[in-house]
Amino acid sequence: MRARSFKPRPAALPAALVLIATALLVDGGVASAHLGSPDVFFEGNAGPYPLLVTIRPPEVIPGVAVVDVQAPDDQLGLVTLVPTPLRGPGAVLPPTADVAHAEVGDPHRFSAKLWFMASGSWQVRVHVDGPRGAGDLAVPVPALALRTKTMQRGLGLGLAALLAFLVAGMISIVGASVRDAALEPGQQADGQRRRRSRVAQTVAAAVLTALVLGGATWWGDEASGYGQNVYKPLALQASTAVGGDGVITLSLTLTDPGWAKSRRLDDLVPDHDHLMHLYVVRVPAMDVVAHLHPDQGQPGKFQRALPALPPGDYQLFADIVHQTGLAETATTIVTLPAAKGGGPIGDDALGTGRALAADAATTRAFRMPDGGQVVWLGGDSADPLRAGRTTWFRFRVDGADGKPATDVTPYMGMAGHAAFIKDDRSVFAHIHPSGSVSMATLALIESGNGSGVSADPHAAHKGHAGHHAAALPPEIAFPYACPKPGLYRIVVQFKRGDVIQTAFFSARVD
Ligand SMILES: [Cu+2]
Repeated sequence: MRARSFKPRPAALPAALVLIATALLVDGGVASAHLGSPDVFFEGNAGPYPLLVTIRPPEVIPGVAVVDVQAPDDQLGLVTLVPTPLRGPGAVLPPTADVAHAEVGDPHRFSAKLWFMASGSWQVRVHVDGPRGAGDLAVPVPALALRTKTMQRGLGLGLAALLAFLVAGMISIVGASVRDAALEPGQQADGQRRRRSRVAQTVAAAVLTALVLGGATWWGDEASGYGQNVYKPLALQASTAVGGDGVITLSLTLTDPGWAKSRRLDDLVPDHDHLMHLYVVRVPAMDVVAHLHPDQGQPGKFQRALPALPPGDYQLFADIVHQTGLAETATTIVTLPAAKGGGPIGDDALGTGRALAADAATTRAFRMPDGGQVVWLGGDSADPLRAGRTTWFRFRVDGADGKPATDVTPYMGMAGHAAFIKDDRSVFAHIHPSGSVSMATLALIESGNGSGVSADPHAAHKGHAGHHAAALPPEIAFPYACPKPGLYRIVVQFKRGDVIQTAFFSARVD
């Protein structure tokens, strides 16, 4: 995706109007978060209760986040929610929690709106009470200003007309009072009074103009100050070099286009043992996908020898996590020349599927090269995918014998990794069975909140499970909501025995 700029609109409208309109601000334009998928999905246990939490962070800060808590198995009595910073003193002394309200007609769903007053790494603490006692869960959320709200054109024009009317009215009142105030009833103003009236009107016009312009300048400063806070993703530059062995080395450089001073490039922390998770996606077909783990040389500089990829254009999506808990995705396009390429190494994976455009509708099964199959369960035509609705995307891995696989093992500590990519590449999300939160961020929350509230211990242990390769169930499920309608590629990666496999699906979202 191309980074959109979120420049504040020039102060085209006089300040007075803008002030009035602030109270009436309405959504204008399409919001584009960095990589278009700002919502947080999190599956975890609050005490005995498995919960699925969806958080839609505000696009402007301060702003309101919508939090949705689903408890599929339980009738909960009480759900309370409180946002706190991820770490630091604010995490130890949370404010009073808000009570989430049960959704009408669905006793398993609760929702609430929470204010996020400042940008940064936050968490939402969920406390639940039910028939089996109480439980707590903490969900990390990045609160980032993603854009400056703009005014609707019609509203702006209406307010401009109102301002013109008020200014003209003020000038004519001043003129009339100077001309006529001291006259007896029925008496006509003489030439001198008329002249004085004109002078007074000129002065009034000058004063009002100065007021309006001064206000506009002040507002412009405020807006550009806010504009500095609007999130700007890291920029990514990619270059390739073919070595003597015919293998392409991909070099990546992350640069900071200027945003929060606290963002650094030398503070990256490993997530699933890797500083960077890089998806290399052939475009526009999205039929070849590699999931690689480049090594960092200097801060912000990464390299990887590429596996055998057909020549062409590739979109790169690079996931990194900062020490502050902020997870980011940087993206760019690179053109790969024809080259030999080594095989995938370590946790790297490479897969090939059908072109996305060839699947106009949702696909239900993917045949693996080894004769096995991955089947997408549920989500049938009776239950179509809807933009913005959190759904479990469930997949079953079958062996070549047609039976559910018995040898699924953790791949980088997870039962599976899924990438959701919209056909126009305006959306990219890397999702795990525990949701969209990076394991590195979860580890930070556990070490940093000092409150004894643990982030889901079960999810945290998934992070270590990779070290003992116990067989996992053949079903892998990912909680996600496609943020907007359209055609999506879903790339599902998992491990059977020692072999990493990649399955391709298409999803039509209404
Ligand atoms: Cu992953």
